[in-house]
Amino acid sequence: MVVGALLAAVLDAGARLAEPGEFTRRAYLAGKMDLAQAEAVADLIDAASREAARSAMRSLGGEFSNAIQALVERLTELRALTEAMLDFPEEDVDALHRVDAQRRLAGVRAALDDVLARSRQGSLLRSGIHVVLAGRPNVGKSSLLNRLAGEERAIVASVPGTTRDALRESIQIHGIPIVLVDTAGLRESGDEVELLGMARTRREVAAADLVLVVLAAGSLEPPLEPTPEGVTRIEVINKIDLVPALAPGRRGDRVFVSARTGAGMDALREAVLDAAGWLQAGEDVFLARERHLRALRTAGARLEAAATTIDRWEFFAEELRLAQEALGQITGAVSADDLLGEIFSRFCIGK
Ligand SMILES: Nc1nc2c(ncn2[C@@H]2O[C@H](COP(=O)(O)OP(=O)(O)O)[C@@H](O)[C@H]2O)c(=O)[nH]1
Ligand SMILES: [Mg+2]
Repeated sequence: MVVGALLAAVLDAGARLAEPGEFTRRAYLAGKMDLAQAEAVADLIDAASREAARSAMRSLGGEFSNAIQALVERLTELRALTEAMLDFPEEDVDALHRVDAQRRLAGVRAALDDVLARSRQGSLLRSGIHVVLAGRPNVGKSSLLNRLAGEERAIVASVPGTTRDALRESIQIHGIPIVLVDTAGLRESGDEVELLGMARTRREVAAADLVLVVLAAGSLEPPLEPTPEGVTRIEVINKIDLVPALAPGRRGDRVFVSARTGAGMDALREAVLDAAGWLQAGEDVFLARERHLRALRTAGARLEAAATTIDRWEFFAEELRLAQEALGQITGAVSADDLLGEIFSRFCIGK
């Protein structure tokens, strides 16, 4: 009440409430931070895991921006060389410069690939990995969810068709956020509610980053429906406690586990991270947004095109310019002046 009254008095006296993100926006407009850093402020606030928070802190400190800036600088140098050749074609610089340009371009491309790989890793930290448990009824999907979540979240029963609605559970594996989805088992029969649940299962599977196709050891009845094309999957053989000959662990793209005893669960966790593309690079990932990934991919495509135009310098220069422009979108900067300054500082054009 006191705080409310105070706020009302201050507003009456002419103050106004700050808009969302206003302070960060001002910092950006005042040149105190670039766009990627401003985004990192929001990412830090939204971080869903310790890893994500750490990565956001590093971006806020400028680590991501610096990596982009380093790429931009290398591109600027290469552009400066190329522009000089275009301006003075009569000077005998081409043979030497072709080799030099090729070498520099290869260097920039490798560096860009590295930033892209680290950004892709980081984007997993941002959005979380969508993992869907699918399979026939009674194979132990809900039991696996409870095991992975470390709590009794889903109802487990020996009656097939217990799970009727998709159940979502946010967990972490080694600090990586995972959204785990338990689904209604697919089978031929079932009442109306269960059929609706199965329709939901199909939608979840289609939208998954990774599907855990659960089978029960002993029966190994294949799943009723194949996973759709393009969806990454792991086969999880559950209930190995019922078949003494089966050891827990990972063999090929199959993981043998027992939700009842917990055997093989660590192997399953590792398999999930591997299949989702997590390389355990650990510290050095960038908490990239989709916008950043798109810009990096565009820059990569431009550099690839540049490599094929290395003898047609006008085209080469244009591809480099476009690549640089794409990177500039990440930090919110890139002006023609950068390039001019670079040219004049490196070449005694006026003599
Ligand atoms: N022996 C054994 N039984 C299990 C295991 N996992 C689940 N079950 C049992 O299998 C039945 C179905 O489990 P549930 O998780 O509901 O399967 P769902 O229908 O696929 O979700 C229950 O009676 C569980 O107790 C396991 O690893 N070993
Ligand atoms: Mg279930």
